[in-house]
Amino acid sequence: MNWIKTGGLLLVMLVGMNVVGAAIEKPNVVFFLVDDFGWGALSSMGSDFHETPNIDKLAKSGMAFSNGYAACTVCSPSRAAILTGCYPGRIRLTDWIAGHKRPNAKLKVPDWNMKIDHERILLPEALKEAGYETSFIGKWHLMPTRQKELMKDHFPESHGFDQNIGGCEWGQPKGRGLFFHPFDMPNVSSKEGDYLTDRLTDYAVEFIDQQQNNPFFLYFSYYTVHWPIMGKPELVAKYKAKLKSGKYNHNNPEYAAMVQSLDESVGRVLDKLEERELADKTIVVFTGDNGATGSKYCGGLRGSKAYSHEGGVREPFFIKGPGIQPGTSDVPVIGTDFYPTILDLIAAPLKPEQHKDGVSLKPLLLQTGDIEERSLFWHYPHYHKTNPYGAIRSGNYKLIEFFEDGKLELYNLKDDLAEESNLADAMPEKAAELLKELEQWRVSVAAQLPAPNPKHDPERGSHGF
Ligand SMILES: [Ca+2]
Repeated sequence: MNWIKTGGLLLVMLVGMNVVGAAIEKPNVVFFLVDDFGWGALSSMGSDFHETPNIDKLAKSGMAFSNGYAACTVCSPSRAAILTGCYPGRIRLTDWIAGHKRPNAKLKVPDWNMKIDHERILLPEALKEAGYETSFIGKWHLMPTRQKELMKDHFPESHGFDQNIGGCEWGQPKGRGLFFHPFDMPNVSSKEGDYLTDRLTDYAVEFIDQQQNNPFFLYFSYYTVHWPIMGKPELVAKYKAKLKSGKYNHNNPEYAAMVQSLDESVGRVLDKLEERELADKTIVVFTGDNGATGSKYCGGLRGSKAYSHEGGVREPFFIKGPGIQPGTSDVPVIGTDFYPTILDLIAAPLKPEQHKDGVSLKPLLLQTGDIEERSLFWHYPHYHKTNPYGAIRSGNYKLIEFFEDGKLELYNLKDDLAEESNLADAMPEKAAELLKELEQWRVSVAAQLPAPNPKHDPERGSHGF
């Protein structure tokens, strides 16, 4: 063994051990994923009506990415991207489950995947390999509906979670009391008057309390603030009274109450980490799966959930943890990045064959360097509030291609964050350059495209209603 090899081996040993020879304690990971959370729904991001002191404090205590994106404008694909580290186009899980039916639309949407294939090693599975206890709490929405045989193999327990509280095929609460008891969801007990966000938080706190020796991964995937909009009566009353006291940029007391319950939930989990002296040993992530329903909660961005513009995909995107100094970053980042970032932060080996579309953000988080410049991509060959589209962000530019007619929209997000001025005609070369890159990317991930629909009925419009 030569000197270099010996030195390398010694270095590996030193990295993995502390001075007394014990393995370095791996940090815990708490991941808060909020459903349909707009870019402007937090106090610190522009809402003068909502009250979110706990989340705002979390944002300030870590790295806040101002160009943080969800990988899709609707739920299931965005969630799959976080867990797989792959773009929805690559894993062919491109729409919310079970998706809309548009039999007479101009385009026939591709036959897409309504589950995550078991061959993939998901983030919780990679963390289990690294010795973590894993808990899933809340909304799953990553399994087929109505196919009982197939469904049973796709609950969170079949995808790397030791515990599943509330996860099933639902994309929103569907119990008899919806956000109130009875919840009718897996492994969630409740009593009269219980509120779903609070009850799920009880389980999250209990999970943290139960942990002894192993590091843990708590994936808290809120049902809130998705429809139905239902707040706790005492909080709704508070915001109704507040509304009478002045003029605000948001004005829905039920919604504000839901947001406060979310904030209190985050606060309770963070308090529990403090109480157990784990706060400095835990990585905490906070983000959303797609934009809010309604652009008023999207912080002045154009569009909202299910639209192709920024309001559909730009999200709060905060990461705090050991070694991460408070700060902000305007580097564009996306949901596929969490998987390699978390592995890198806990000093576990990356799995580049798995999280193919993610990049570790560790250099940005520790402020030790930059990540390689890259473009980000979206692929939504489906009908929703938008027509089927693909999009690319490269530097400050974003190009959207609509598949029905090839229409292009080009925006310079640095000067025009609200996407009001389409530059496609004024800058044809830039548009062509980005379109080419987008097309090449689609080929590289074998993304499925919609096809002309023989059953198209123009009388019903392009959406086929
Ligand atoms: Ca959602």
